[in-house]
Amino acid sequence: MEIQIINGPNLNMLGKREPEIYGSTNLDDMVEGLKKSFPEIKIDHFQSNHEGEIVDKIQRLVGSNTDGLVINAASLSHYSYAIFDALNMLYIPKIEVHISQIYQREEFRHKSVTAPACNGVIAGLGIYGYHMAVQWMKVHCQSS
Ligand code: CA2
Repeated sequence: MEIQIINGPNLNMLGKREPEIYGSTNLDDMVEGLKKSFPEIKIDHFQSNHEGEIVDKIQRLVGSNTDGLVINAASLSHYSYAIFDALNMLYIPKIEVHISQIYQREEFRHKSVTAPACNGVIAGLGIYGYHMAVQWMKVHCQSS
């Protein structure tokens, strides 16, 4: 089983700034933790600060061997119709993750335009949200 993780703008700063919001684990350690928790799953990670690169990455997943996508498009979640359109072209299970509790934060974060293109959304559980998303993929992809 192959799962793609995509992280959007500024998430390369995880663990380096604003630990009170995003925690103190950096992105590499978060991905390593996921791989350790799910040794049976091939986990690929892609992070970009650029909308078009994320669209390109999602397009490359179409027709690939990837079984599921876990995406945190970061701030792009709130306004990127380009990512929404790309996600809609990809017919595999997709989960949107937000590390922070976006509904307790500024109003512009309360709306995700990309979420409707995903099977589900996990928000506010810190980096554990990625683990929950992969766990769901594991159960969902095996039973479908
Ligand atoms: O809670 C999330 O995961 C977000 O997707 C993170 C985005 C934010 O714009 C969304 O509203 C919610 C921001 C990512 C910035 O990541 C940082 C991580 C550490 C330090 C500074 C920024």
